[in-house]
Amino acid sequence: MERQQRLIVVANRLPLQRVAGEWETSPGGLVSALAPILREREGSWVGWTGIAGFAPDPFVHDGIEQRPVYISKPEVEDFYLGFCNGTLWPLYHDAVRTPEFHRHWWRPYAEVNRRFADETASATKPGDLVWVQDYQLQLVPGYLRHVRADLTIGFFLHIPFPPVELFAQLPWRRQILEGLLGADVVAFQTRLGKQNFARAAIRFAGATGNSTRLELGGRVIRLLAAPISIDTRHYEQLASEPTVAARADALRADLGQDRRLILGVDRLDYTKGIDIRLRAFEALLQHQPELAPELVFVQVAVPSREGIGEYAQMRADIEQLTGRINGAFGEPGRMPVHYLYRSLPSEDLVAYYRAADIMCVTPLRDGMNLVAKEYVASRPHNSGVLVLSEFAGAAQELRQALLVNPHDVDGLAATLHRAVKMPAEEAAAHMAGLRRAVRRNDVFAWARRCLEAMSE
Ligand code: ADQ
Repeated sequence: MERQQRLIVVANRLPLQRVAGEWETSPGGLVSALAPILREREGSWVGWTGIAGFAPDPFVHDGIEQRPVYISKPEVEDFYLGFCNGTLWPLYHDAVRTPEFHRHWWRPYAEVNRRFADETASATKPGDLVWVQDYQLQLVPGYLRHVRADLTIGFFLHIPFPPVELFAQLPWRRQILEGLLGADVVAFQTRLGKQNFARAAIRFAGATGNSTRLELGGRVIRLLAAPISIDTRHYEQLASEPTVAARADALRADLGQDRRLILGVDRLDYTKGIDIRLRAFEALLQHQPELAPELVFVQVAVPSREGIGEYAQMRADIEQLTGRINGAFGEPGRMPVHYLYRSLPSEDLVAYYRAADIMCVTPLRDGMNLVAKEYVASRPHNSGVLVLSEFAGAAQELRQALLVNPHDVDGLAATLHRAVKMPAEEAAAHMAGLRRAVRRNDVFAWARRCLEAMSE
């Protein structure tokens, strides 16, 4: 039998975090899907430790070789906070915030990408399969192809690829495209991402072909749409644990047994539409004040990219909005909005999912959105209503959600009202369909699909 290709995963972060001076495996679907494959294929993971200026020699953790890449403190500023999160992140999310273009951010982006490519080249043996992840590393496939023509290279973009009219603004658009086109397979969350990329590659990089197959310099580059997912079984099992059920019951009791619980869970990011969602809830209470005692909105926001001004502003706006709604509609001991600005252990998160009657996922643009899928997997009795932005990649699979335009405050308020009033049988029929969708495509199926496409 032919030996399987070794697999090298290249991602901005190693699948580890440093806790009290020791390495621990980071939680998350991507890591749980790839770890067994990497162990089986004697693979390595190339990435940053998350600590500026700290890159120990390669070491083995949990059966997987870890290859740290050095990133200095100024590079964290210019490469990570700057070009990745001040230029690419807003540009790729429909420019919902104005992207900043600075040459002094671009140069460190290129340099750090080259360092990742060099580390990857030394981690690989002839003929290995290299799988590069996400927008921080778009130049890696091109650099790597240049020095190691023997490798098979795949790339997966976790965020949207923007429409060509927006991508055209990027002063380094040709270099980014050439970087990505160094891969054999470039994969996206949705068909739209794939189409946008193909158009840009044809227009700005001289590629020929269509949205499934491009050619450049005598090479073929295949494009794939593969929606990422979650470890569905893990969420189903966790949601059914007696301790999690008890925690969910306690939350309901604390928040008011007789009230319907509307939940939002996001990284605190301006793409997630948290402010508009709160405004829609406010509009609902203004139109129908009699609902105020019956409803409670819990927003859980994980701190994120706090070093960037836009994020601090966003946080201040949300806190002000929360205060305004509670000031107008609250009663002592009965506030309509509860706002938690912190990360939660996964048992607590799933207890919230289990407790929530309505889940509100309303990003202005999102590559996929795993929270929507996690909620669905955490509904053991098929109850609950998912309100989902049509601009989340997840909306392509979760067709039985209540789909909304997240920019439309009144439309969103009306949809929230519909969710509150939805008869239990109708909600259960929708939820059963949603649960089938997240069972059909879990993160393991996603990884298999991508790896098969790269091995063809
Ligand atoms: P994110 O933008 O981070 O991911 P998302 O897909 O929703 O967005 O994943 C967030 C993760 O953080 C979820 O697994 C969720 O459980 C967790 N989380 C959120 N709030 C939390 C809290 N308070 N405490 C603990 N955990 C919390 C990017 C893209 C997405 C894409 C993913 C994967 O922007 O579109 O779905 O990558 O490809």
